[in-house]
Amino acid sequence: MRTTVLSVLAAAALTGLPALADSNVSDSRKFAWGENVGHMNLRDAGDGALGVRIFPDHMSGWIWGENIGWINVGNGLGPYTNDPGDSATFGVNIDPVSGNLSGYAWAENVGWVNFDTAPVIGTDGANYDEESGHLTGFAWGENIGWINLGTGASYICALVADVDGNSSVDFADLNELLDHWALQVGPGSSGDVNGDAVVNFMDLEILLDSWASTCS
Ligand SMILES: [Ca+2]
Ligand SMILES: [Ca+2]
Repeated sequence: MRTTVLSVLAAAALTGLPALADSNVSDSRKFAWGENVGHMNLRDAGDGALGVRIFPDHMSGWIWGENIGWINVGNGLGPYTNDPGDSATFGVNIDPVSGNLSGYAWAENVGWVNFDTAPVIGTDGANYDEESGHLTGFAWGENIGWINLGTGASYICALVADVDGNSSVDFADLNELLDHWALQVGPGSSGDVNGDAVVNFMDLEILLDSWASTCS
């Protein structure tokens, strides 16, 4: 039921936007929690076709907040500059070394959500560990307060090389990548693991590095 409603809303609200890649957020670990606004679903916007996709250094797609509607984490053309003078450049970035998140998401009903929290709250800051796929820590909504991505045994999970979004990196992902070898594709689609809109050795290397990994 939840998915059906999301699909209808996605079609109605997002018609005309460029196609994004399928979400790679795990179906069993996809919820963030806002103390003031309840659950937020990172995977299921548009049956997953508009959900969040995580790349080595940025994110794309839409979160659905059950009480606050759409939250856009970036258009896929990251990493994002988040230029204070240009509100069109927003988006959530990932430091490939530390895993710390930065940048802003835009929520249509509640304004900006800041992911650059590690400098303020240290190890509780928003962080993505590419090896495990775990997304944890807290983001800050200017009008809604803390958003918990996960703490301890609770976390959101997404594997960057999980091309088809089934929570494991295996032959299906490799086949999709090889089928589009050397082609230009939509950012994050068709085996573009690093989100630069072309399928090549950089994507293959990331995929092989995480071969047989699973979200658990
Ligand atoms: Ca997969
Ligand atoms: Ca690529």
